[in-house]
Amino acid sequence: MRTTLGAEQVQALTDRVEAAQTGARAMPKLTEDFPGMTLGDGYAVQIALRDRWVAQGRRQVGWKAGLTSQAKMDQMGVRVPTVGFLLADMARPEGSAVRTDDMVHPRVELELAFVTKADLAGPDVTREQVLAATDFVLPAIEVIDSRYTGFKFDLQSVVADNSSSARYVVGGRPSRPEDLELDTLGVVLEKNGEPLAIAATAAVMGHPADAVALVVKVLHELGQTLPAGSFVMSGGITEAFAVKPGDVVAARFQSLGSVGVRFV
Ligand code: OOG
Ligand code: MG
Repeated sequence: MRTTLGAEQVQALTDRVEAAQTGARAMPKLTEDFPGMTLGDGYAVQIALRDRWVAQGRRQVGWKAGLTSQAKMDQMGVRVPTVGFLLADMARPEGSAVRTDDMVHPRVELELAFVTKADLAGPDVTREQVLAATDFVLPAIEVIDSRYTGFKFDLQSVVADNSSSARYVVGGRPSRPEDLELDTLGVVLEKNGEPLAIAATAAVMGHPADAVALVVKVLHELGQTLPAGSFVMSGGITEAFAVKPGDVVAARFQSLGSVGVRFV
């Protein structure tokens, strides 16, 4: 990927993103100060943040795809799917109370999560190769939190902000991909007992395994691979919904069960 920022600028922007994430403070888009920033520069900042945190002892469990459904692209006005890294300490237990005071303006998404059992690498991994490398799938709720003012961003800025990653919750029943049609599962997202959105998993790129293939392709462009044992979230199936203290959210997946969480 083409980059334009020097190492010092990448470190300075990584400091800025880290401060906004750890302090739960909104910041202006990075492109306001660096209008020539490229997608490659955004990933350089994201990977620098990942490397910094892993060096501090935080553990990476996998990756996520973002902006992989029409609903999400329409909502955010960004039409290029992105990836972000996931750390073990971003996970929250199913049914637990998730704090909101350490986030800027959290939103929930419902997603199909994959756990892999074989390495995946290269620019053109297929849906079939992803499915063969999948150990099991799980229902997940992702809590995203853009660190940009008004939850408004462009492609370069959101990538530098780790694709808005904040928290995630998995639940339901782990299922083998060969036992299911992963693209025709109905899903319902409920908040406080009311259905907010109803959709099917094909909303994610036609088949959520294609989003995992996309993650592998982007990782290839960044000189990285997806090792066996990775946890991968395939992207919000519907638009994302804002949550506040007191809200209870459930994601119900046909055949896979439900996952729920509440916010305090
Ligand atoms: C970017 C992250 C998108 C998804 O599942 O589409 C994402 C954002 O919308 O803030 O996680
Ligand atoms: Mg997501």
